[in-house]
Amino acid sequence: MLERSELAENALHSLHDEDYDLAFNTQNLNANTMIFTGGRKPRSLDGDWNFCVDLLDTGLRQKWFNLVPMAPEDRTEPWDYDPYMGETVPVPSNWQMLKEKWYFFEGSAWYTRSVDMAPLPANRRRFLRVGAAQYDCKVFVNGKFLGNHYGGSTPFFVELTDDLTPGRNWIMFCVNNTRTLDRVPMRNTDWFNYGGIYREVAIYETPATVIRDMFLHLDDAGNISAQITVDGPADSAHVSIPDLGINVAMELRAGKGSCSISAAPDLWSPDSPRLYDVTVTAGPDTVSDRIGFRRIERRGTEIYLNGEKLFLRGISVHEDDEILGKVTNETDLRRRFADAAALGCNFLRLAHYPHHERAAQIADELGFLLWEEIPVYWAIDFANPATRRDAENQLRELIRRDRNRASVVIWSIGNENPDTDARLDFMRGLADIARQEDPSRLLSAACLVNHAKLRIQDRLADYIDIIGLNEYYGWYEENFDELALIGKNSAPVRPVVISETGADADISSQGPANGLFSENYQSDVYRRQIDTLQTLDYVKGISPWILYDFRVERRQNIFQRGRNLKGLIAGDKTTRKAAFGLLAKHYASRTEAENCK
Ligand code: GCB
Repeated sequence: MLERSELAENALHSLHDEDYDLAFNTQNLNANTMIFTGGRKPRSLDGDWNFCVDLLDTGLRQKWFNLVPMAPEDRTEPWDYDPYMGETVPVPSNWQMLKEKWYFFEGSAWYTRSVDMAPLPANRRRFLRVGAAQYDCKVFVNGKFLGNHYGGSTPFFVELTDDLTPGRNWIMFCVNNTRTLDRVPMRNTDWFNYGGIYREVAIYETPATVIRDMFLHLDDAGNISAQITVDGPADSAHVSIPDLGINVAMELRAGKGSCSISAAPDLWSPDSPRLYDVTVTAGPDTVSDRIGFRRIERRGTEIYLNGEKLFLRGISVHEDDEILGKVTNETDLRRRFADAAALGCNFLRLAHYPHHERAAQIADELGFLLWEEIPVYWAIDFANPATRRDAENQLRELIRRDRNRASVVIWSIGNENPDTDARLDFMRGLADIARQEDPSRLLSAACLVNHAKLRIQDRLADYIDIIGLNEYYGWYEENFDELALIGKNSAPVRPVVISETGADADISSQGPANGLFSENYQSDVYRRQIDTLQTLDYVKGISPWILYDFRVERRQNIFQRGRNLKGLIAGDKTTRKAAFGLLAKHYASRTEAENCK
């Protein structure tokens, strides 16, 4: 008989071990391990990775990451999986989009690839960045567990300085998209539970001193406030903005520095999306970005951009594609903004989770205002400290990723959550964190209406700047008069943005001509919504639901067939429904009226 290894012994014991994953749920890859990547050169690890789905978590139980690459004929025991050969999938991708048999797969999946490295020069470091992995990702390098990240839509980093060796290395990810009670979102959503590594993966090499974070914004006094975080020896950091003649030094204490720079930049706005090249240097490390400066404020029920009253002509959008799933690319993103422009929008709600970071970079360049959001959606285990820690981390990661984007004017911390004490406490915590991380933006959340008393009533409204309101009069709620009544009965002291409204329309050959799910009906709902909302003077924006039809498990009637059909454009992202034209007309007349003022 062949002599069995320790791994084989472990494989036997692990059959009965239900705590097999505890050691790996460390969540040690989080907002604190991020580095700033602007201006750095990535070495892409996109492309084919070995792949296998693992419903029973056999890989974690048996420790597949400890298997040493070996030809099958040399092995002394049967392996249940060989991470080093076999089927491959492209990264980025969602496994649901690759094979029909994986369409509803929920569980763990393994990604493995080799990477050949040159020796690392002295005083250099290496970091791995994963753009997004849905939802829980465990990272192994050359058999060693390096960390775990929770949260399906924010990037995470793991330092590899001491773990990559010259020559061939193996990187493995175990990615799990199981919906559980403690996650954010929890088990029930109205979007598809895509799984996998669906944004870019790359290695960055840096000096020993690394700029982890930089944040520049216009402060209340009109100065540029700069905040830098450095990891490694450096006494000072330098900020340079050549087009403003700025080149200033700031002292670093315990790796942190901040300064206020007097400046008069051309202000960024949708009409004039001016961006400045910014470079930050600390010791041997340099990063850069293109940053716009602008001021967004709330006074009473008004929103002001650079001191001027603002109405948000918006549309909501998911990250979803018939073919690619949740993977996006430059063409897809640019088409999205082109469609929003054709609609006459100055604003997009990026629902219901952080979208790809390119979205905000393109919005900066094209001049769109954005609402960005974390998936604190519907039921969440608000009383669970682990859930709270996860949500707080997702919020910090989103803010740190995008807080240099002038286009982002609103952080949204939740969507349609029940007004309980636990939720209020949880959300207040999130609001505090958002303000701590970023004093230069407004906070919102999609709040609730009291349907008995017919008025906007949500205790969370006191802790945010803009009351987001999702209302479906004409669709889930039949009586339009009630919307007008809610309008009359409510006297919010903050601006209200109608963060959702709409109706499904099936424009395929199977779609009905009239009534629910018809294009006519959807148009009717839009007509009546527009008429009613126009009369509410505290409504300072709308972002109807939604730009494109999108995939979702819970919609299975004969028209929807696994899709939410509230798009103004069909799932092909090309065919416009009649309501698109209606909303475009409304936005055009609003813009004209504003221009005549
Ligand atoms: C909502 C949710 C959104 C859904 C939408 C709908 O209120 O916020 O995620 O997709 O309604 O279509 O029902």
